Amino acid sequence: MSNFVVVANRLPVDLTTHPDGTQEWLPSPGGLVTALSPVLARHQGCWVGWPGVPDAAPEPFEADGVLLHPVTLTETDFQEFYEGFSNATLWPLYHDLIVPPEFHRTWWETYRNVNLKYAQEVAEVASENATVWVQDYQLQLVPGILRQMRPDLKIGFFLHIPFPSADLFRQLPWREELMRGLLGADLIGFHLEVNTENFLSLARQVTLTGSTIGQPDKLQVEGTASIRKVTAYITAPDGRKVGVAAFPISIDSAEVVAAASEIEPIEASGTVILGVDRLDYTKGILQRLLAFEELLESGALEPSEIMLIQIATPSRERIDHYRKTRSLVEEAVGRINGRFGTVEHPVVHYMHRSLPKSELLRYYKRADVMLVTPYKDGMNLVAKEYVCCHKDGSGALVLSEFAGSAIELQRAWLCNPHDIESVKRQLLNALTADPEDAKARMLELHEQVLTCDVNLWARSFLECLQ
Ligand code: ADQ
Repeated sequence: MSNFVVVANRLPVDLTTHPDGTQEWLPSPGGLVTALSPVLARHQGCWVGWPGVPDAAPEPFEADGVLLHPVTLTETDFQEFYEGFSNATLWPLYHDLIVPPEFHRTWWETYRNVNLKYAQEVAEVASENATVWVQDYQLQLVPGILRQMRPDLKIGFFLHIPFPSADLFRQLPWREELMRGLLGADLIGFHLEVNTENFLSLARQVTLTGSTIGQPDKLQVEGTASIRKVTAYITAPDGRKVGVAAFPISIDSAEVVAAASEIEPIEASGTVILGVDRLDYTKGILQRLLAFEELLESGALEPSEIMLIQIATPSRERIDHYRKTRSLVEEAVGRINGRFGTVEHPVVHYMHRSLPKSELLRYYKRADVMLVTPYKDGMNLVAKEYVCCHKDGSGALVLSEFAGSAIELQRAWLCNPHDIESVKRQLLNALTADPEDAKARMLELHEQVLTCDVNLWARSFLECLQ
């Protein structure tokens, strides 16, 4: 039994097949594990999640000192809960309809059943009065289910993606159930104040029918959105007060700075522009390629002196819009190289794969300009990782105003990815900036990310929850 339970869609492990055919679960370290490891270690903590392979049912096991409790998902669960409701309904809806969300009743049923599975597993491993921290949009019903099963628990919920405006959320046929699920928590955290405001404004509008207090009832909302402290509360249907606040996530900055100081940048001649993303339609990869192409076409950039490196992690590859995005990106890469590349110097270097973190840092370190142009992004950790690799003030960050990180990284070259001229202008500004001004900007960004790291994020959330 554990006093502190983290529950997330995925366990922080990957099933790795060795050359001799044997298989092993290996830790896949991410920011969240790094941030939570000390808390997990201090409180006999454990992590509940799906190991990433359908129908796999390994016994609980330890990875990097963290006890992992697997939840088994069937192939149908994977298709309808993960690819379907989570990533083809909620993901596009919460990212302001960059593509149209699909509403299917069967997906919803599976989402509900799978959330129940996660909640059951947590209920079994959490000790009396334990603290449970539920992560992200795949598990929005878990707080509500868990509250009914285990009223003794302290339950926190954090959403890693944006929370949309009430008007968009209200499109969901299952909006009431989701709202009720979230209100099972004691504390609901978002990245930004604007997400919190959206949620509070929704709470003022929805009516929960058949609630435990009998009447169809309006929720009571007090206070306003704030960062890292709770000044807003919603009274849940059972009379509990649920705190709502913003906790901007970050990275393990000191560790990234230390790792970056020990590696050599990749070797490349000329000016290097870099993009690093999951291959997702929200990330604006195509738009940045088109901006680059137009600058080459107009002669503003000289093809023999510049290169754009795009590293794109394969993601959600069976979902239609992801396939379309990939083929549009790859078509653009081919076209731009066809038009402007030479045998010695392709202008776009495109990698469709995941790289080890240490390798990624070598690219960050070398890049003269980092191009981060999502149409919408909860936070965007790539921008923060890049900034950490430039403690000497070198480099420049071009960042979409629609990335959550733009709120903290105001000294980046902010652009509107929906306006290609704005991307082009800020890319040129970043490339031609006065060196003193560029350095001052980067040093300020670096300081910001170093001060507000992932430990501050985890600590402030958990302190508020207590
Ligand atoms: P993501 O949408 O995945 O996260 P992001 O925050 O940028 O976006 O995190 C991506 C992570 O993957 C980074 O740590 C990056 O280094 C890594 N990565 C990307 N491409 C890679 C590659 N080719 N090889 C290796 N590593 C790669 C969601 C939300 C974000 C929010 C985070 C955390 O969509 O808005 O910031 O969760 O809350």
